[in-house]
Amino acid sequence: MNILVLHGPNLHLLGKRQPEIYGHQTLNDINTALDQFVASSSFDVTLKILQSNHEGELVSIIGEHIDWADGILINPAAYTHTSVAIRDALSTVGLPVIEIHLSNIYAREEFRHHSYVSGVAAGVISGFGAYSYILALEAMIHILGPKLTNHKDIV
Ligand code: CA2
Repeated sequence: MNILVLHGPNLHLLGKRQPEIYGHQTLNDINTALDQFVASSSFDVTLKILQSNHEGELVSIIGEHIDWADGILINPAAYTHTSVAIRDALSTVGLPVIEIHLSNIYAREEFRHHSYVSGVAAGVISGFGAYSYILALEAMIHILGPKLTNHKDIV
């Protein structure tokens, strides 16, 4: 089972700036935690994790993985609140999508309360810091569960 993990703009700065909002963990820490979760699970899951600061690049990446990915985890970061293009790309590939936020976007400025992505997502996880990513991965494995025929214990 292949899961694409996409980090949007400025998330490469995690742990280095604004730790009071986004925590002390770096993007590398989050990616390592995701890889470790998969390694310790009994599911045969392959992650591909990418970050981009560019809207068009995120759109291209989503489209390029239409045949590879079974599901997409995405923190669209600021593009959450602005990007019809990313919403359309996610909608077009027709895969289950889980939208992730480190912070609780509903407890922040009003402009963060609207997401263009939520309407095409299976669900949204917001407000649990780096743990939002693990919760989202668990939720995606739950969604894809019936397709996870190659359980490591079985083969
Ligand atoms: O809470 C989230 O995960 C957000 O997607 C983060 C975005 C923000 O625009 C969304 O409203 C909510 C911002 C990502 C920027 O990340 C930084 C990390 C460290 C230092 C500065 C920015």
